[in-house]
Amino acid sequence: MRTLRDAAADADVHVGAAVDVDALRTDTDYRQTLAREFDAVTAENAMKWGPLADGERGYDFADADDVVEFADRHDMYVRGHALVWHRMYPEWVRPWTRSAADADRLLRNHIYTVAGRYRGRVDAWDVVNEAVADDGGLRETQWLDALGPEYVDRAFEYAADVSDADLFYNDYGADGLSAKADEVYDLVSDLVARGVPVDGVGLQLHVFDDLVPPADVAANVERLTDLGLDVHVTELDVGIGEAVADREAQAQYYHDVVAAAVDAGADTVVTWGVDDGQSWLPPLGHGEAPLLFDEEFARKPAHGAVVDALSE
Ligand code: 9MR
Repeated sequence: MRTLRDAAADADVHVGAAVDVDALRTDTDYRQTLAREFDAVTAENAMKWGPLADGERGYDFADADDVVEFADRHDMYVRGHALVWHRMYPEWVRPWTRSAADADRLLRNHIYTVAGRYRGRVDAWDVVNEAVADDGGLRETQWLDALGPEYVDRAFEYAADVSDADLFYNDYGADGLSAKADEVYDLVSDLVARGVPVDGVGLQLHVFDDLVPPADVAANVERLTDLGLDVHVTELDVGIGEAVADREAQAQYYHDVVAAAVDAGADTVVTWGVDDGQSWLPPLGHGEAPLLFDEEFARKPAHGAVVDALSE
């Protein structure tokens, strides 16, 4: 059976997985599967501000470094995730009562420190993550409060100062054609029109309640690439339950959505984890067994389906 990695190389795309650092350190099967099957990684949590700073003012890059070093050793593309988000902050950042100047300094220092450290080693950064509210407009966040909508521009500008990575806006619920996808499209169109240094859009594609029609994903990818932006599928998983009934239906959906996204121009597809034993979805009741490998790291039907989608 071909690996995902072989199929991705032939299709000239990257296929990646979000990496859990504990599993990377302790589980040989996990490491072997990751290196054999994938040619890209995202740190699932290790590059977020909270885990990086862990309650302290200083940074501890040990976990993030391990992910980047593993990727170097196995010749993998690295997606950095995420510089600016409304979740996962170190305690000292709270309570959030900052002047604009102070917030701006904090934003700049963080981006300079983290994106600067990985210059040349992180290939793409999720610079701003989930800034659009589910009911439209920009989400009410600490950054919006302190700096206004301009914080988005600043984040991309600071990242461009210190990084040569491709700079992405990343969001969920904006994968196909929806009101939120339109909001994201409008946001990035406006950034492009004003010359803010955004290079791409990440479509997360967490699928566990409504199935996002693959044709809608293709249409969305096309309109984003028409803006001159790169598109990555950044956090793909498909929970068995409400969205798909069993492993065969799951495989079919993986096939159809990956084929649609890649045919429309997405050039990187990352699943949000390696194996079903390490996924954020089941503990939250959002469906079961959402990934391409089972808990024993055996290939599931969805694995073959993605290989096929990339081989066609
Ligand atoms: O999978 C991540 C989980 O382990 C963390 O506890 C959580 C913290 O908020 O973040 C999860 O990853 C999220 C990602 O960073 C952004 N998009 C949604 C992902 C799933 O919640």
